Amino acid sequence: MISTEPGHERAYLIGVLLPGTSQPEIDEQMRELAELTRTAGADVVASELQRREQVEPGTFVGRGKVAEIKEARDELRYDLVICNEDLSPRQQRNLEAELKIRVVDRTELILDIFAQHARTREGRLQVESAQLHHLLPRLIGAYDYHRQGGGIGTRGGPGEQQIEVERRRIRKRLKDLEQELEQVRSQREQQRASRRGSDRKTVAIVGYTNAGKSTILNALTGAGVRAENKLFATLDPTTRRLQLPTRREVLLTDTVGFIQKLPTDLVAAFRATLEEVTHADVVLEVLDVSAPAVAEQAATVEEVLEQLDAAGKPRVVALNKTDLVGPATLRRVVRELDQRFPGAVPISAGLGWGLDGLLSALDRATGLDLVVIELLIPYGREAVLAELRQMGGLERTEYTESGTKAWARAPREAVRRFQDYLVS
Ligand SMILES: Nc1nc2c(ncn2[C@@H]2O[C@H](COP(=O)(O)OP(=O)(O)OP(=O)(O)O)[C@@H](O)[C@H]2O)c(=O)[nH]1
Ligand SMILES: [Mg+2]
Repeated sequence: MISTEPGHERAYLIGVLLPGTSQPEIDEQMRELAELTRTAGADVVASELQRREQVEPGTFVGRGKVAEIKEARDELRYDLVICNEDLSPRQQRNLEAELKIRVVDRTELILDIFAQHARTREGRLQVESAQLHHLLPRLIGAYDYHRQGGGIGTRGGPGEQQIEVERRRIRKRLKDLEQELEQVRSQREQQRASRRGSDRKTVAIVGYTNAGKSTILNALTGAGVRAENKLFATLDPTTRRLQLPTRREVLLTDTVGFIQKLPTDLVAAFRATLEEVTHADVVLEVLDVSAPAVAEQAATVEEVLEQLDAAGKPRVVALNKTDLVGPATLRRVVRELDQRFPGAVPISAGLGWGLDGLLSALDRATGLDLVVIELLIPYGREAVLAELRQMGGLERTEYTESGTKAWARAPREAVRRFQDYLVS
């Protein structure tokens, strides 16, 4: 029995299971797609998966599936179809023509949530820019499709000339947005420059969406940021002062969360916001231990940090929501994550557990006098890399015949520990 609310849109979700993706992986993706759909304000009336060798180039799913979805229309009364993958402009157009209903892909769904949650001028500008970037090739795509003489559903659409006018209008708007965003970026850069003037270190809170980043900021600083059981509740960065046990003050910034398959348009458009992570001295990574896919979420965070050139920064890892799992699960999760993140701190931001340990870890990570060293680590000694990562941070690694070359940051007083491997 599907419970839906009157006035909510009713969504039919579809996904494809391709070789190379496992059943649990795709199940998790579909679960997340449903969560995104609900966050966007729609109800899920069906969630269908099709196993395929490859995506159907013209219609994403196969002919039979398209017919099946169409047939279910009367019974399920859905208002739109949402695909787990990103659709090519052609697939989207074809599907809409066949099903005679709006078809939305994963990126558009995420963009819709962002549009609903953007509060500040910066946030709005970035969302609009991402949306227009996503739309532009779709106009071109529609036009290409028209040229091929599309058939039912494509007649009576905007003609070539109108599309050209629309395209020019969007390009013009994108240029204006680009300029406004450049201003936002330079303002942020100035703020950062004045912060550097003070000797406070900056800490950026990062993690998968809904991991509890805002709750941590609130618990540590009383910031009063909105924390909700919704994906992408936070889009705009909030920075607060935080006093550490050694009485030093640091600046703690909460910002937008990450998600698997984060649309590249979005990462590009949110550069102003995400640069807070790129320029932070220390990264505070929050993992939700109650999420069944916590390991995959950690991998996603790692990928995005790499894109942001922040994977090598000194890092403190908080294992959050420990109140939601039993002791056995907690032990298992901690054991699994501890290999990658030695010294990770178990906490419950919601209940205020373990915050002292977290503050001490932040104290250590931000108080260090770090120097950059270059090392050559023979194969088989990878533990050294893990140690470096934890102590100060790995900037870059390169595989050579004689071992792994690594550029790392390490506390000045700890450099001696690595003297066997030092190149400079
Ligand atoms: N039980 C429990 N719930 C928590 C804990 N920390 C956060 N939550 C809940 O998890 C949900 C998400 O928390 P947020 O702090 O909004 O998460 P976020 O990482 O800022 O999420 P986005 O801004 O949406 O990316 C909220 O409903 C919180 O109340 C915790 O330690 N225990
Ligand atoms: Mg948040």
